[in-house]
Amino acid sequence: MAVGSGPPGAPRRPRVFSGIQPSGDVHLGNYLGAIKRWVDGQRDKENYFCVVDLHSLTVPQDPETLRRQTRSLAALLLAAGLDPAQCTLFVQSHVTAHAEACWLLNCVTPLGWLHRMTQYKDRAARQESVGAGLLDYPVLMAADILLYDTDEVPVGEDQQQHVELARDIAERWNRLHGETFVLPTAVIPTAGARVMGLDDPTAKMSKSQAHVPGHAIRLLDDPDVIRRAVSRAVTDSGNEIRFSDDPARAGVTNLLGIYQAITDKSERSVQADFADARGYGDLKRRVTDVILGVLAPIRERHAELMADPAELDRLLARGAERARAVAGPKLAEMKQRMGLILPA
Ligand code: ATP
Ligand code: LTN
Repeated sequence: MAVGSGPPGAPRRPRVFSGIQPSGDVHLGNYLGAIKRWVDGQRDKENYFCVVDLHSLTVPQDPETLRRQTRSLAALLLAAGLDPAQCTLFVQSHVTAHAEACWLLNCVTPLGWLHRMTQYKDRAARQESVGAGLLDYPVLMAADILLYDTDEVPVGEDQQQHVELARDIAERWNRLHGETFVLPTAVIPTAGARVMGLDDPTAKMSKSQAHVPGHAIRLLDDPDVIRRAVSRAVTDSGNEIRFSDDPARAGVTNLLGIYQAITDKSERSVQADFADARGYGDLKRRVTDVILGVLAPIRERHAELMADPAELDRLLARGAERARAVAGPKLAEMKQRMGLILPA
């Protein structure tokens, strides 16, 4: 049976779409907030997962590095457990419908909606010169999502506003040009939605800061580097090991949140696990153990996949072909509704 199509006559399975940028090093926040959810939820749904290389171009990239990281990220997603028999994994720029649909959606998106995006405001404030691509970023993301009649978009909390914008754009288009798009919903995990930096538990763990020693745990980091980063994680001067809303105790809460997201336990049972722990040193050792337990096999499998780049490229080519089969007809419908003539 082809991926995506259920048995004849069966009700349509929920469609899932999500993306991740190949810029920067993938970290534990990306894994717990997004990738692990994609892997855990891939059965029983129709899944599209995309390495969004076009989104990465919104900030300057070194071409060679971007090419290397695009393949490495695809391998990492497979190593983390995405199964090509259950999902379509592809590179965004291989399916040209995304960039074309973005243009058509641009023409129905009010500029004010884009200026309101908090990620844009944060980034624009930090940069001297701001490219049009940075402002347009969420419209390309809306194109990604809407081309696949997506029902669910599993992302970390930071992307919720962008998914809501995609929904607003879809509603506006449907009103202007007739029912074309399914309205998507963001699916945010309860644990791991916002993993914070180990060096500053009040700021989210971020790819763009992943190179800063002690900030992030990168999925491909050496076990020793990970041990050191966790052992130096910022905590507080107390010794109580429990979840707390107190910003002064954010470091301990973050470590517990990481433990909880990896083990899939409730807050109460996480706290019970630490009832016999002696101080933060013990907490950090046990959190390190669960992190290494989940990352070691991923690292190993990633190395195997990277050893055969031709096979990886073949797999991505198959993914792009399957994605085109869905995105192509949707783009044609968009063009037709807007009054473009299709080539004979
Ligand atoms: P940057 O922080 O530099 O913008 P990023 O780390 O957010 O990059 P993306 O490729 O933009 O990386 O995100 C991929 C996925 O990981 C998204 O679904 C995003 O919501 C999720 N994610 C990113 N950071 C975190 C985090 N700290 N905690 C939980 N989820 C996260
Ligand atoms: N903007 C997202 C990546 C992304 C995405 C998407 C996520 C691009 N297109 C479509 C979900 C659905 C990010 O930076 N995390």
